[in-house]
Amino acid sequence: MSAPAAQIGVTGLAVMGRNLARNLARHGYTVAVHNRSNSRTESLVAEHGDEGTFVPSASTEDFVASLERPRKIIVMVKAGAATDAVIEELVPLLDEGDIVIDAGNAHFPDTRRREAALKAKGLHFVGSGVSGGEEGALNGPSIMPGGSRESYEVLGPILEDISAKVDGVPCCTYVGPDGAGHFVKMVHNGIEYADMQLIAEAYDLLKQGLGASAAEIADIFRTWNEGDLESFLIEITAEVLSQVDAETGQAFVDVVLDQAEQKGTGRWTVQNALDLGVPITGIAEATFARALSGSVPQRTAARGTLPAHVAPLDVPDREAFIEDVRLALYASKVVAYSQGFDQIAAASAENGWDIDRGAMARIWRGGCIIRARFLNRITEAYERDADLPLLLADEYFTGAVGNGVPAWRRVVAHAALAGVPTPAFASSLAYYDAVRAERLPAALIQAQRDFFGAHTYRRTDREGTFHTEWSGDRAEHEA
Ligand code: NBP
Repeated sequence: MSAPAAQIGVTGLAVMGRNLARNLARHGYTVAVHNRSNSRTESLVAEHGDEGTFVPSASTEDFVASLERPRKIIVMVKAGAATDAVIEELVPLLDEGDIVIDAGNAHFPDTRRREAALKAKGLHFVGSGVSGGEEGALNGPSIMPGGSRESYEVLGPILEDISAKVDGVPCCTYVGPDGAGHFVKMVHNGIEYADMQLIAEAYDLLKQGLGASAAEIADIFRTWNEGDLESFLIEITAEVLSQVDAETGQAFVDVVLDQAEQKGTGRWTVQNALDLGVPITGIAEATFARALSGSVPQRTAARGTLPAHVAPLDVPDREAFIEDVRLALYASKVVAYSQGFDQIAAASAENGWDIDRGAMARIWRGGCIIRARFLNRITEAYERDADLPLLLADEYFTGAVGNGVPAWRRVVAHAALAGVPTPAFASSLAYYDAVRAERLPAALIQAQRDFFGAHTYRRTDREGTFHTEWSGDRAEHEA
């Protein structure tokens, strides 16, 4: 075999790995390529060999041998058992200081486990979030690498090179140790769920309130995409709503079954938020809304059976209603992002990751599904105060959301009266009111807990922890 020639390797050449390998090759890197079934490797080289320099190998041994040291190997296989199988195969062939990058959608506890196991063998393991789907992988994704800082020094320049750029700034930065990269990717996906649900609720309100066609609503979204809401998701919403089904001539959206599926990252985000005790109501409502849409027996039992007592949406001023929905969407979206960033802060503190939230907003500006103009505002907010306890409390967002509060209330109230389900709009407003409340009814809950479980309480007027003898003389004493 000739001297190792490849600067970086990719194993796992399904749609994502193939496109990532092509992206690397197009940027001038010599890329070692390998796949369990050699046919994928052969077809990559046959179809795209002219895009750069590929070094194909049929066996893992040859693949590893074709890489210069320290070896940098991107694993892009199906998340879960396949990732472990590939790592197991690679590890005996590697040398101290080599870097294995899992760029699949791993669950972050798996990444932490793998990182610890490889570290014990003197290897670097980088769990890296990659967002943007197949198009992003080819033309520039948002990349969220974790692992050791040392590995980032070698790997970072390559990943930054192939990532999306916004204003010349790469959508890739070091996230933090062990599972931090995959954690941030998970929250990114959770926010994506919330954003999509909010857009869907806005669409439903416009449809029911205005009696507007999908094509008319597409125009509204197109207009919205020229303002604060400008984002990939708003842009594709207009595209989807404009699409006409070739077979029936109906709006495409009207022939799609109303059951949203999920691959699990939203669920992981919510599960983790429950563990951390962080309220991410926007993401949770979005995840449950998908689950409800797929709850066929329940929906069948309820449809046409449950009394509704609704009043039709009253829309005396079409333009004013559209503006109200836009403001409600923006405000609810800020709440969902604010909550997601709270979750990142909480996990970062718990795991000692030291994640720079402003930098995360920066690398999400391009390449990924939630790319949006307003992420610049989030970066600016964390630049003003890196320890900002609540994104909503930043001066920009206080103003931007505050202006829309009357509209937000009107939209949620009208939707409730008309029986249009807006779980994410409504729960975001409830969160906004709860988090800004002078006093919450949690006082009553704590008192109830003391009543039935002697769980104690603190008082508003003095320090200490107290218990009342509820079943006795109801005297209070210090616990
Ligand atoms: P898939 O998730 O469909 O996985 C297919 C690849 O895994 C093939 O290369 C296959 O090899 C390989 N593989 C399997 Br399955 N079991 C294996 C094993 N035991 N040993 C070795 N290789 C094995 O591919 P994908 O859609 O390209 O996604 C790759 C990763 O990127 C996943 O983790 C995914 O979650 C993540 N991701 C995907 C997207 C997206 O838009 N698709 C976006 C972001 C992240 P074979 O050819 O021999 O069967």
